[in-house]
Amino acid sequence: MGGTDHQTDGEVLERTKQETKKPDLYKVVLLNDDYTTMDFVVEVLETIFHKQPAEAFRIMMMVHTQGKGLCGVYPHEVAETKVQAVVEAAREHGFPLRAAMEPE
Ligand code: TYC
Repeated sequence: MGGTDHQTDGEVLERTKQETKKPDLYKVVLLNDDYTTMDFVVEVLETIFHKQPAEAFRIMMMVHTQGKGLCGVYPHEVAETKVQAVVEAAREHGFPLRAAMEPE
């Protein structure tokens, strides 16, 4: 793991790769459907994705008109948790709202 040290007489001359790995980032997107209410999608964006009301409304309308919309970019485990939180909140309210993660 990490970089390859090129050595001469025990001396480190250079490192050819990054010392630390960047976190693997994923986009979390919301997907459109015909049954989830606009108000509920805005609420999801405010509570799960911590968006301000105007930004939440903008993203909701993006999903509604374009089919999907970006909610945030997170490390893999956080992205999975967000998707799960969306599905659970939707199920509790009887909505078919779905979210997906896409590699950055
Ligand atoms: N299309 C839904 C409606 O007209 C609203 C909606 C927006 C649903 C965004 C899902 O991710 C979504 N009630």
